[in-house]
Order: sequence, then structure tokens, then C-alpha cells
Amino acid sequence: MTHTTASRTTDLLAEVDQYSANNYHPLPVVIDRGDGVWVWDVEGNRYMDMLSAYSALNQGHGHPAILGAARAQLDKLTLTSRAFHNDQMGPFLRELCEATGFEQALPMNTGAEAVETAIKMVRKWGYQVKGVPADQAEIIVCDNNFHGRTTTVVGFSSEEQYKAGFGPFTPGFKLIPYGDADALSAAINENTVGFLFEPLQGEGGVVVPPEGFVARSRELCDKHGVALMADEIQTGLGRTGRLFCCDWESVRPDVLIVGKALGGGVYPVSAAIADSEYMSVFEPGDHGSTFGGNPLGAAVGRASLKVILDERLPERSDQLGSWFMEQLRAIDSPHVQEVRGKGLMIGVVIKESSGTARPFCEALDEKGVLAKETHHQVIRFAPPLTVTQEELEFALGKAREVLKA
Ligand code: IF1
Repeated sequence: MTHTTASRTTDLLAEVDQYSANNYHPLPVVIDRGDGVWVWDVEGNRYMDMLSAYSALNQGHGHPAILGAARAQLDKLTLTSRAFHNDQMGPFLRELCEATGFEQALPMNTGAEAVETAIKMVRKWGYQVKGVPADQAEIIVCDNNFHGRTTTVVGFSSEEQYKAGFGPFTPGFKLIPYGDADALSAAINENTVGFLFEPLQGEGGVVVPPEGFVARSRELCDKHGVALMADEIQTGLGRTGRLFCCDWESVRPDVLIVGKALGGGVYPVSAAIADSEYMSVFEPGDHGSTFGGNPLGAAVGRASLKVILDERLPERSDQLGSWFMEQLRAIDSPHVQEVRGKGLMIGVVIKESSGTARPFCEALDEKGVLAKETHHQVIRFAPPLTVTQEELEFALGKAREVLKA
């Protein structure tokens, strides 16, 4: 069955073309319904969602427990601002701290805001606790990083397009090659306050660092009094087959940054999480957000976290991910250079001689499997973690057809 594109889709695409900024190049599918790993377009065609909104939908579309919590909260109270307390934020932060093993959490909305929060926290910790001279704090980051789209964050991107035309940028960031602990060691000096990294790079092309990199980074940060800041916005909450990707190397960062799936695909919920040694640098007025910690987001966050733990989604991701990756590797394709990843965060790298990954994603889309390329050569497979083996077989069948063609 090849999916059809009819006039309703054409009209809706034209509307976006006319009224939206041109900052995206999406696949031409207009979705109007979702359930679990499945979505339907406005023509009634069904697709399997192999992107999960970049891991914001680890619990799947329309998870009943998350929708139930959201509906109940909608009827009671949605927003107070932080000028007053609400009855959901405290329980949410306690449950988040209990699940992650940290003392305190600062709630925000989007991932980029949580990254900014972590940067501010670690800089102030550097001045107040480590004794770095005023305005000299340095944070080390990695080539090929993706931490969001704010001006500070794109300022330390190594991707020219993310920065071009948007300067001047915030100083105080130093780039090292990803996965290179010796480079990290060499880059640390007396003014280094933090090392911000993704334990597995997502947008960078599903890049798995050499084994031991995270543990060695932990050792180096311990040795030099540098805060290890793990951006687990995409890798966290079960995606890579552990609750957090750092768990693969038994590493506890100093600052844990979460977002995406913390909102269960329903609402933007993010947080910077740390012990009070770091968190206590914030005083009233230092930092905040109109919406961060709001009761609707907190109720959604509580339900989203509970689903991940109750349904043992990290274990599912580990087992199904290993199996799925093995099956993908077994496809005899002239186009595939490598299949890599952890858990259900998987990249199929297309050989440059076969062109880019985009036409392969378009072909999958036509066969009812939604996948999106990243970094030109990589097809990313990251379904909701609630996926079944049978559903993965469906995607695998389509992947075989597309990759062998
Ligand atoms: C887009 C990419 C993924 C992230 C990590 C922070 C953020 C992200 C590790 C910021 C966000 C996004 C943003 C979204 C698409 C998605 C993406 F392709 F752009 F890079 F997932 F791979 N840290 N990732 O992955 O979180 O502020 O967006 O909530 O279209 O830009 P945010």
C-alpha cells in the first residue's frame, strides 16, 4: 500500500508555506491523530512514528495515564506563577529527585531553558564555591553538540548554520572533540567550572562515544573540581535502555538536565537537577520562569515519570533496542555504512556514495513509517518505548524494502 497525498494535504501545506517562518523542512505529512506508536494523516493514512517527537513521546501518543492526569488537573488549576505555591510542584520535584537520586530540582519548560539554568547554576557555583575570578568562568563543550536554540547555546555550537547571522555570542565556552577524554583533560584549567555534554549525541547523528568516555570525564571532573553536566534531554528517561544514558557507565553527573519525555508528549516540562551544593547558589530573583513548575506541567510530569518507571520502559528499550539493532545490521544493503546506537535510539548511517538519508526517509514515509534524517547521512529510528516487537517487525519490513532497493 502506497500512501496517498490528496488536496486537503496540499492545502494545509500551502497554508504553512504562506504563514510560517521557513525555519523547517518537514516531510510532507499532515498528522491529525495519534495513538501509541501510530499516527494518522488528514487523508486517513496510518503511519508508525519512528521519531517520537525527538524522544519527547517515549510513553507514546495519548498515553491514558498521562492524559488522565492532564485532564484532571485542567479542571482544577493550571497556573499560579511562582509568585504563589501550588499543590503539584512539590510532589513533582520530590518524585523527580527520588527517581534520579539528587537533592533538588529547578523546573523549567523547554530543554533549552533547562540547559540555560544549568549554565547559570554552574557559573555561579564556580564564582561562589570554587572561587573563580569574576566573569572568568569557562564551560567545556563538545564538537557536534546540540543543546538547544537560544543565543547563548547556539553560540557554542560547532555547526556553522546554527550560528551564522545570530552573533555576537556569549563568551566562556571551549570546544573539544566529542568522546576525547585526553582533550578534556588538556582543556581544563583553574577557571573551568563545568563540562557540558550529551552522553550520546542525538542531532549530531546518533554518535556513541568511545566506551569509558563518560566514566573518564567523571574522574577528570572530580580531580579538578569541575561540574559534570549531563544533557539527558534526549537520551534520558529510558531512551537508551537505561533510565539515564550515564547509567551505562555507572556515572552520576553533578547536574542532570532533563526535558522532552518528562512532559509525556503532552506539555513542555524540563528541569535542571543537582544537589544543594550547586542549587543553593540560586537566591530569590536570580532565575525563574512564568510557566516553570506550573501545576498542569507538574501533574503531567508526575504522570510521565510514573509511566516510565511503572512500565519499565528503560528495560523495554534495552531489550527491544538490542534486538532491533541486530535485525537492522542483518539487512544486506548496498547503502548502509553502519548501524549504531543504544536502546531504542538508533541511527542507520547511509554511505555517501548512496546519496543522503533524506530520500530513504521519504521512501519510508510513503510506506507508512515516519523517520527523519539527521546530519544528512543518518536515518534515526527512535519509536515510543511502549512499542511492541510486532510493531517493530512492521518497521523492519519497510526498512528492508527501502534499504535493499
Ligand atoms: C528542533 C534536533 C533532536 C536536545 C538536547 C537540548 C535540546 C535538544 C540533547 C533542546 C533538542 C531538538 C530540538 C528540535 C528537534 C530536536 C533535535 F534534531 F534538533 F537536534 F532531538 F535531535 N538538548 N532537540 O536534543 O530542547 O529546547 O527543543 O526543548 O526542531 O530544534 P528544546
